[in-house]
Amino acid sequence: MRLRLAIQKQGKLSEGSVTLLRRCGISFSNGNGKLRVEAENFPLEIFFLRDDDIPEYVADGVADIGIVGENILAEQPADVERIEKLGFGRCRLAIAVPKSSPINDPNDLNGKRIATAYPRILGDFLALRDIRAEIHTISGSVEIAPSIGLADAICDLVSSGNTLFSNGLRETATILDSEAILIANPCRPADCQTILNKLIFRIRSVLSAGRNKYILLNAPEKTIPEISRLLPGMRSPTVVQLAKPGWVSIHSVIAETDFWAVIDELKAAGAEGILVLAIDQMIA
Ligand code: PRT
Ligand code: ZN
Repeated sequence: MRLRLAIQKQGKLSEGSVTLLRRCGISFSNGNGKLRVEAENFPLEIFFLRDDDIPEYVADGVADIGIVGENILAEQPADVERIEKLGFGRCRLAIAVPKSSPINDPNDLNGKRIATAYPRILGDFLALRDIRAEIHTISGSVEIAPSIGLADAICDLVSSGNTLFSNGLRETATILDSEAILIANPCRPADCQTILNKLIFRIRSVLSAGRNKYILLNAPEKTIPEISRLLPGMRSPTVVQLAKPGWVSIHSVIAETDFWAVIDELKAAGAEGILVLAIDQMIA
């Protein structure tokens, strides 16, 4: 029995998907343009597909689980269960207009033409606000639609914003935030679920490691209570005696987002020689 996972063959989600699996300790070869491979050390079979096809393959049970952008799921709803957001492939679906356009707000889109590959999400967005615009569905190179006179605005995925900028466009509204997500067929047999649970456990350890840092510092012994308050860690920090009398080394784990907020307080409390290291896996 192998769990069948569908990932994008080539594109913006492929590298992130492969890297996540490898960081979960799963080895497989993904060369030679293969369509499917069996993992060497985990009961997983990987299918390499076009991203748009993944929700349907999972809903139909051709694959048990898949990795896909939330934008695809929102545009083509399928009977799949959303299991876990994966923290990569982040982008937003945004409305953009030529720099010199008088359109500044979604309400200015009344009576305008908007080119997009996401007619459903855009249609819902406009309907909710009672905005009547003409949607032109095109599948690629949406960003050139205004310059060739096809549309007054576009609705497209944006990550860095470079594509909009180099096409003389500016964003006026975000209509959806998206990232890669793990989805599953809702009726999974029990043995399938057992393997999926193992995979989810590994994925969560990797994601949680990515959000945290390992921190080590030296400090006078008398500062242990104050520094432990600032760095509570998973249970409490580890305190190791230094060779220099009266000094200790304190080790802990801290959320990356909290680190810069406590650094000044740590220094004020007497911490020095602070090292911050990446964590590979974090098992709570
Ligand atoms: O062949 P296949 O159908 O599998 O691939 P595709 O060409 O349809 O999809 P692909 O690889 O472009 O995107 C796959 C998924 O990656 C999307 O469904 C999103 O969930 C996610 N993603 C993340 C993005 C981007 N970031 C992104 N920037 N998808 C597309 N883009 C486009 C964007 O529309 C723009 O045209 O990349 C271009 C560059 O973006 P900037 O803002 O960084 O310049
Ligand atoms: Zn696609």
